[in-house]
Amino acid sequence: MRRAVCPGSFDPIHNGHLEVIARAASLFDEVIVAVSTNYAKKYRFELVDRLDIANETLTYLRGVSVRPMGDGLLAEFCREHGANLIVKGLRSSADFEYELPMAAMNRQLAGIETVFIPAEASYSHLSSTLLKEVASLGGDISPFVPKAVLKRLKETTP
Ligand code: COD
Repeated sequence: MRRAVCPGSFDPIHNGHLEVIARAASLFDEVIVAVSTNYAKKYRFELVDRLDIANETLTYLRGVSVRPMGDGLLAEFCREHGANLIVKGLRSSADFEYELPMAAMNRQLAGIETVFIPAEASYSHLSSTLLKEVASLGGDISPFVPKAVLKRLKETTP
C-alpha cells in the first residue's frame, strides 16, 4: 500500500494544487491532503473553510482524503498516518531550492521520501498569495480556483 501525503496551507486551494493532487492520486493507492496551520501566521481563510473547500472539491477523486495537520512536524504527521511518501508540486527552480533541504530533512527524520511533480505549464504561475492579491484588488480569479473558493470569498468579503 503506497500512501502519500500532499501537504500545504491551501489558503486557498487552486487549480495548480488540484492538478498535482489528481496526479498523485493516479500514482499512489491513497493520498492524504494535509491542511496545515501555522499559528503564528495569518490566513485569509479559516482552517474549517480550507478543509471544507478541499473536501468539497476533491470528493470526485478516489483514494483522496483531507485532514488537518496542525503546526507540528510534517514527518510526524506522516508517521502518525502510516504514510511514507510526501508529494510536492514544483513550479520553478526557486521551489526546488526551497523544497530540497526539507526533502532531505524529512528523509533523515523519518525515512520519508519526497516525490516532486512538475506543475502543469498552464498553472505554473499560480500561487495562493498571488490569487489573494488579484482577488483583493477586484480581479477575476474564477479561471484559477474551484467554485467553492469563489463562494467562500464572496461570503467572507466585507
Ligand atoms: N502548481 C503545482 N504545485 C503548486 C502550485 C502550482 N501552481 N502552487 C503551489 N504548489 C505546491 C507547492 O509547491 C507545495 O508543494 C504545495 O503545492 C502546497 O502549496 P501551499 O502554498 O499551500 O503550501 P505552503 O508552502 O504554505 O505549505 C508549506 C508546508 C505546510 C508544506 C510546509 O511548511 C511544511 O512542510 N510544514 C510542516 C512543518 C515542518 O515539518 N517543518 C520542517 C520541514 S523539514
